[in-house]
Amino acid sequence: MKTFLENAARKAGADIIGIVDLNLLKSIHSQYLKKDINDLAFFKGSFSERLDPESVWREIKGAIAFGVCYNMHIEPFKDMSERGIISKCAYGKDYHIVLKKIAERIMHEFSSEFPCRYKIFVDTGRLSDRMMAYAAGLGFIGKNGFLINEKYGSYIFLGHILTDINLEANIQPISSCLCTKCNKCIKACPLGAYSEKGFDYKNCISYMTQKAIPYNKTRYIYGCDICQEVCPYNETAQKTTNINFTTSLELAYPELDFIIEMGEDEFNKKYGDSSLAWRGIKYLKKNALCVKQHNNL
Ligand code: B12
Repeated sequence: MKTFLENAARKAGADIIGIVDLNLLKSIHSQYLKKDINDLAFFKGSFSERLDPESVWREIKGAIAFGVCYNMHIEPFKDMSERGIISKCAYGKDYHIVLKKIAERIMHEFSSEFPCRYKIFVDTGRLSDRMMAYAAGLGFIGKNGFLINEKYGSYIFLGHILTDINLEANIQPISSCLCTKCNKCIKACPLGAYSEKGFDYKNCISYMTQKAIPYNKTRYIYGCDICQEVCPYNETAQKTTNINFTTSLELAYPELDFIIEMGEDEFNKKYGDSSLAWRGIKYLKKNALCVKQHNNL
């Protein structure tokens, strides 16, 4: 079953896949999920519901976690003074759609061999994608909270699939955090989102750009990759082979004035397929204005 799944995943374009150990998931969930999750406007459902796979689907008997690498480096312009930065998570096509299609292909093949019903989640599920991936043995949770895979690093989008048939997990989760004492992610965050108390999303630049909250110090106009850029695990990590996650130099580092003056049609043409499109043109413009103001441009 496991080998069949791995082969189906390879053909469909998933870089990592594993069967979730649901008992392990239950035990780690309550230990690591913070109660303040309910503050996040992004989420439906109560804290207790987020701990319980059965509250998502009563008939769940098994679960699969998978990931697709989106690691792609585009060397910035020599002169970045008039430009903003778009995070890698918004390069190319919207990862929600790309990963969902990959999962559908996997499950089409899998369910023809092992008949089952299934539900696919990419970001949208109330269960934590990171913890599902961890409980499937796909990596460890770094000090920056990311699921880090030894081959692909942290630039890996995650998703999970619930099934109504039993799946034998038989995995060996990486029990400890494999981070060294480098603490580069913690030190690099300009607003100090990481502290002794853990991660505070309210000080996370990615969160701020997604809410268009005025922030400073960086040039990010959508998302933020600072805590991943400095991670040693990403230095040697494999790059993406998925053409959906590539973009141009101009779209990765757009001129701030171009964004501020851009019309709806232009936005749809340039960023309409990207994962930043859900926030719309207004957010991008507000963030570009904010970067200009803070940099006295
Ligand atoms: C809400 C959300 C956000 C919020 C809050 C982020 C946060 N850290 O909580 C905001 C808008 C800030 C955000 C930003 C980003 N996000 Co986001 N986000 C989510 C979402 C939808 C829910 C996350 C959630 O529940 N967070 C609450 C905390 C409580 O849970 P958690 O993140 O799963 O992390 C837990 C584990 O790390 C665990 N833990 C800690 N130590 C240990 C140790 C062990 C042993 C174990 C088992 C667990 C454990 O405890 C954490 C809870 O405290 C998920 C998709 C999903 N449905 O899961 C994507 C997700 C986490 N985001 C993702 C990405 C890519 C990003 C950005 C990089 C995008 C960008 N470039 O700007 C940034 C990174 C910000 C950051 N430093 O985390 C990816 C992460 C992939 C990965 N390899 O880890 C996910 C999984 C989306 C996906 N489907 O791929 N995001």
